[in-house]
Amino acid sequence: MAITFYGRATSDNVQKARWMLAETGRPHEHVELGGRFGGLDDPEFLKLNPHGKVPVLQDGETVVWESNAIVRYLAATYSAGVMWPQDPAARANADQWMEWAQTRLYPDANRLFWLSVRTPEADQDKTRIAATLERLNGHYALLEQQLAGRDYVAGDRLTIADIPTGATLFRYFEMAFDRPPLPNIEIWYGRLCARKAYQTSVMIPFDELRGRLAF
Ligand SMILES: N[C@@H](CCC(=O)N[C@@H](CS)C(=O)NCC(=O)O)C(=O)O
Repeated sequence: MAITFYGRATSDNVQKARWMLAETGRPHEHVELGGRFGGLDDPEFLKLNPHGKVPVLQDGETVVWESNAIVRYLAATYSAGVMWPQDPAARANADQWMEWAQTRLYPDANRLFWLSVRTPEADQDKTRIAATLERLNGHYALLEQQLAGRDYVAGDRLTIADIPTGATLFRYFEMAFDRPPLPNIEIWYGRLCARKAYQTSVMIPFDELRGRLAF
C-alpha cells in the first residue's frame, strides 16, 4: 500500500511521527504542508484531517492524524514485537512514557521553544522562560532516573517509549540555555543521534522559525 506523510519537517509533532515512519523503513512520499508551505485549509487536506493540522499519515485506505496515534499505528503495523511491545504489560510500560511525554514533557518543551526561539528577542519574557526551563529540567530529571541502567526508555532496545520523549531532545540541546548535568540522557541522546532515522527526521535546523509567531 502506498504511504503518504503530510507535514512540514520543522514541526516538532511532525518530527516525532516522521521519525517513527523512518524507523519502519517503509517507502513513502513526504508532502511538506503547513507553516510556510500552507495548504492546511485546502478542502482536500481537511477531508484527511478536519482539524487542519499536521502530521497526517495516509497508508492506503487508512488515514491517521495526531502524532502519537501515528506513532502507535506505525509501530503496531510495521514494527510489532520490536518497537511495539506485544506483551500488554511491556506495552503499557512503554505507553505510559508516551503519555507522560505528551502531557508533561512536551507542553513545557514546546512552550520553551515558543517563548525563546519563536518570540522575537525584544518581546521575550525572561521570567516565564526561566520558570518554563525549570519545569522542563524537572521533567528531564525524572527521565534521567528512568534511564539509569537502561539503554533506552523502556529497556534494552528502542521502542515507542523513546519516540515522543527523544524527539524533544534535539531542540533542548540546541537551544542556548544552561542545563543541569544529565549523563544518562546524554548517552541515550548519543544513541539516538547515531540513528539515520533520527538524523533525517528530528535533527532539523530551526533557524527559519526564529522570531516567527505566525504559525
Ligand atoms: N496534538 C497534535 C498537534 C498538531 C499540531 O498542532 N500541529 C501543528 C504543527 S506542530 C500545526 O499543524 N500547525 C500549523 C502549521 O504548522 O502551519 C499532534 O500531536 O499531532
